[in-house]
Amino acid sequence: MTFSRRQILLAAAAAPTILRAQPKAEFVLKYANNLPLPHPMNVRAKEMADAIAADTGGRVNLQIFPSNQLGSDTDMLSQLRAGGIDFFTLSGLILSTLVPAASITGIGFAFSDYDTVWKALDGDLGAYVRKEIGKANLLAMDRIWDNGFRQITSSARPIQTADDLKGFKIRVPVSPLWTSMFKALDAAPASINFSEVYSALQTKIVDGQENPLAIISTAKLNEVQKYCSITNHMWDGFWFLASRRSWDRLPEDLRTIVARHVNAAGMKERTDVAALNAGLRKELTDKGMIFNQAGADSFRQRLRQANFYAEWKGKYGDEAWNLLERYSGKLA
Ligand code: X2X
Repeated sequence: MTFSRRQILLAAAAAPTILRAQPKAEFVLKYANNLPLPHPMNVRAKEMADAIAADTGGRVNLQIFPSNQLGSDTDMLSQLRAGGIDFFTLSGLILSTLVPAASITGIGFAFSDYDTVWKALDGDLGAYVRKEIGKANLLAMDRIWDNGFRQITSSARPIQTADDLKGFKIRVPVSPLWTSMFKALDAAPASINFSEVYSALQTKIVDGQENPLAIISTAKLNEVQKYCSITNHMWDGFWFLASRRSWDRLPEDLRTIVARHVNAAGMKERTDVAALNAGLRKELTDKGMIFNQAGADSFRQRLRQANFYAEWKGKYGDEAWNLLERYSGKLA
């Protein structure tokens, strides 16, 4: 008898995680994500799960399923909506397939630094997106977790200016905004879930991808990519999402404890990721990657010429766009 990969994954998900087995827990909650175990997201999530167990006297057992164990982002979003998983961290850009407004924080070159990012996301822009997420029967915790500013890697050539992206086969996450942006830059984007990125690069289905250094490093993408161009072309974060049904099932006192620890862990994860992203250039250079610093001007100009900003302003509408421009300055 043989089992498919999917059947094995489903069986693994159903089986209690040995180390976390707490038979007395009243609420067993599944939290799934797409990142490798060493990424700060999973390090802080583990601490958070321990703190939640301690503070609820073992009543809540939060089980973590990292690294796409439960499927691709697209699969996990469906499982979250169907109640198969209770919590899921997802990029707002991918969430936009369900909640269109959620991709607005990923508009190219909108944020110049982390200070501005957190002011916007912990302020009214974040509140706007969370409200939109709420309409889709999901709950976004107050503090978005960091993914980081994204950089372009390639096996073929360094990306110095927008001209270097012409016809460049680049993997992008499954999200209309990502595809639109790289099309506007004249590249040839392919939508691929993160679970398939390493092998897509290895087998040269695509020549490049873009991600923050913390992911390039923890997912070992440097093993299959030679060049890393510091473009900071967009910022990305992970909304910590709860299924509305799972959340409403928790008594209020437990909800308060869980929310407090999730948000606190998110704040720590932000600090970790920023530190990692700042320090990894040297480490990845030592491992053989070749870095270049790309100026933003040619990319911005190309996006404006292609009507990228005007087009997306039209999709999001004036209310959302004005909120974004409060932090980004005038884009369109
Ligand atoms: O899929 C990606 O590239 C990642 C890991 O950065 C996201 O989750 C958006």
